[in-house]
Amino acid sequence: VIHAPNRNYVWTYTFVQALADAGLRNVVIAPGSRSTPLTMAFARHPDIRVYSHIDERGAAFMALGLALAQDAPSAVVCSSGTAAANFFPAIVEAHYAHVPLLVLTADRPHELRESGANQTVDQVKLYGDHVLWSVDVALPEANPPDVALRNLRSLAARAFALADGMPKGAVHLNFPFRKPLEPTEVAGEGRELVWGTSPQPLSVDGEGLSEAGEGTKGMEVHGGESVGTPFMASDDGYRASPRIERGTLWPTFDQSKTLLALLADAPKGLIICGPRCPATEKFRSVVSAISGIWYYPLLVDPLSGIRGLRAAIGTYNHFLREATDWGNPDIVIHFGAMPVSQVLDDYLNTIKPKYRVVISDDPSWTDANHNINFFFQSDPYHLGLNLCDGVWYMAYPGKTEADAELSDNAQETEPQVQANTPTEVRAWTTHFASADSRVRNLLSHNLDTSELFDGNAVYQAVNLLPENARLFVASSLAVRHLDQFGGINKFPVQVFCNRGASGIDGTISSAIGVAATQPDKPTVLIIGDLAFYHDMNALLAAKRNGIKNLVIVLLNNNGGQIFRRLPINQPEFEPEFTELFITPHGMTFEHTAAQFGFAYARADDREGFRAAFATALASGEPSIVEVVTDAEEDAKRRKALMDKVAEALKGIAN
Ligand SMILES: Cc1ncc(C[n+]2csc(CCOP(=O)(O)OP(=O)(O)O)c2C)c(N)n1
Ligand SMILES: [Mg+2]
Repeated sequence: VIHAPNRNYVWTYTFVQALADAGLRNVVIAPGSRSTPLTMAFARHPDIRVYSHIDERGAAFMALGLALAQDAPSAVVCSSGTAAANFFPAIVEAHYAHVPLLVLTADRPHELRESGANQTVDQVKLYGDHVLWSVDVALPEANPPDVALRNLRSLAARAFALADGMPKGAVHLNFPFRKPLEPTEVAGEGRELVWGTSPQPLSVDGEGLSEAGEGTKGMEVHGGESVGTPFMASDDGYRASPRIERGTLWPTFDQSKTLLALLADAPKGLIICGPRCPATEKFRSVVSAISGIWYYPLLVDPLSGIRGLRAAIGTYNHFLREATDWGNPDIVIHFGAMPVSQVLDDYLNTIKPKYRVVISDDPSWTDANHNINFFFQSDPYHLGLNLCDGVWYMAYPGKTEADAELSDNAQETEPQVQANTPTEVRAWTTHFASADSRVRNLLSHNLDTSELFDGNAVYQAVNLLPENARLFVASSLAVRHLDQFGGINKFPVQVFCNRGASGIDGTISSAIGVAATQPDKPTVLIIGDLAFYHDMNALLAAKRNGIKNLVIVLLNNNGGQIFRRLPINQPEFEPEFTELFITPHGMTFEHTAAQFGFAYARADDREGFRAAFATALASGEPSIVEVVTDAEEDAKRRKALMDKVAEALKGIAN
């Protein structure tokens, strides 16, 4: 029980408790006065971790990182005025990358709006269509009717569930407060409120429900929570906050049958796993089972979380241009978002499969070329599982739906269609497999012996990652290097990137959010110098929040060198090209590291980088390993390597 000393705290204690009941565990708070009732409520709640970030732009990106890494909503709080506007970039990213984010802005009461009052801007629906829901919350009142408090609780539960819904995204709640904003006693307004988790969790007995969780057909509890999750209860055990249970979008029998018919009509296939595929073991195993059973090559994006699986091919950037005479697949099956690789995109635009299939539970479109002709809106894991089970079903076509046993273990499925696979199909799949193994060997041999360049540093970093590490990559060249040179790691690594809108903003903050979720294991951020500079002030948030296990690999090529790849890179467009696109700064960042309490090492060659990176990883201290390169030299070394690989691949189709 907690004592709420005035109306503002009756409001925020009720609301924050309901968020905790819904499952919220992390909040990032930016400093400010109008938000005091929210800040104090979060700070005092025993079950919610509070992080602090001074810059609202970074604060929202840090909350986004927390949500990404936990695959659960996190919240961010700010004061009124431009503070709220600074949340916008992260909200846009959350919207396009489907990251669950609760955006809580404090506001002036209605009489101060549009009145000339200080630090007062129009915050109602400030973020437009980039949020899933925006609510101007009622002004706290003294002695509110019970329904007003029940409304606050349902508001919290609904906001949390909607952010974590289908699709996931940001939800905005705007809270007006009148003074006093501090938790000071106001006569006649105080109340006792239940606070913290209930000592007696709800228990439900009965078939299915008590076992609810992974694999319980039709009764999967979202997030794998048990029904007995602690919650706020009054003395009589009544759960005051509504609990919202979202189901899984279970594939229908017809969906499974239709998809199975497509596969049965498609001897040659290709599976694409784009960014943000479901980050579960089960999904990985079902995708590799489909690939194995149907002999379909499995091409996986660096942000899919699937690279490193034995069946997964991550080297396609190097060989797809040579694949023009490999023929056409009959089907392409796509999971996850649009892949990073332009080479893959070009390839997919060139081939002419009969069926182009997207499988996703959320309805967002992931086909920028508008090529697809089948969209299966269903949970990808379960539809995939039905496919594997369907192989069994095909073998016994007389069976009915009721007879079709849907096993929950994809690996048990017998790959029956393999027995009589035609040679043409074998050839198709073998092209991919042998190109992949050729590229793997060529790349690792060359990268382990060549001079350091930016892409090589990314390769080395990925290969030195321990299995418990997580990786965050910045937009621009960092993610492309990972795509090209990070395809040969030995085990799956969880990789994050702000790829929803591909901004170079908020990257350090997002990585700090990821790192905060696993303090004892390393998080590695690979970032370019402009993206680093853009969010440099976030380094203080690492220190102030006690984030230790964070290693930043800073690829300093003196500007935005991705622009060299554009047609604007011509002598005739100088000096504008260099001054206004590349924007060189001539800085290195050892003083920055010192100012923010990061260990610092600079690496100039391959072995130096490996040693510095390994030392930083082992230290468990926040560290920056700066790789200073010359962009022209980088481009030359990268091209020399790519040419070598392409040369060695010539004729591989024959
Ligand atoms: C917020 C934002 N502003 C501008 C851009 C456009 N942009 C894309 S890449 C890039 C340069 C990034 O430079 P750096 O981080 O050093 O990476 P490099 O290109 O050198 O690998 C810029 C400015 C963007 N994506 N996001
Ligand atoms: Mg750069």
